Amino acid sequence: MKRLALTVVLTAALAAIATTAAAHNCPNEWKAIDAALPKAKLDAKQAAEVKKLRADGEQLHKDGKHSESMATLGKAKKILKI
Ligand SMILES: [Cu+2]
Repeated sequence: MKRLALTVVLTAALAAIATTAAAHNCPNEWKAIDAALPKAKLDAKQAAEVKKLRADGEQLHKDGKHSESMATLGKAKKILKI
């Protein structure tokens, strides 16, 4: 049973990678956000906003809405000043 679960997880991960590779550079945007967030001096409200925008951006990317994703991630980057 454990092995099956692992296979499912790996398959999903590989599918995600394949999709990502075929798409835009949205993932690079949220990677930059993830890298900058722990170091950024944000208040709780700003940090929550950045996390929300980052999550929304990832979801938009997964939905194939790459322009919206880039715009949303761009807003998060603006708050982070990156
Ligand atoms: Cu994308």
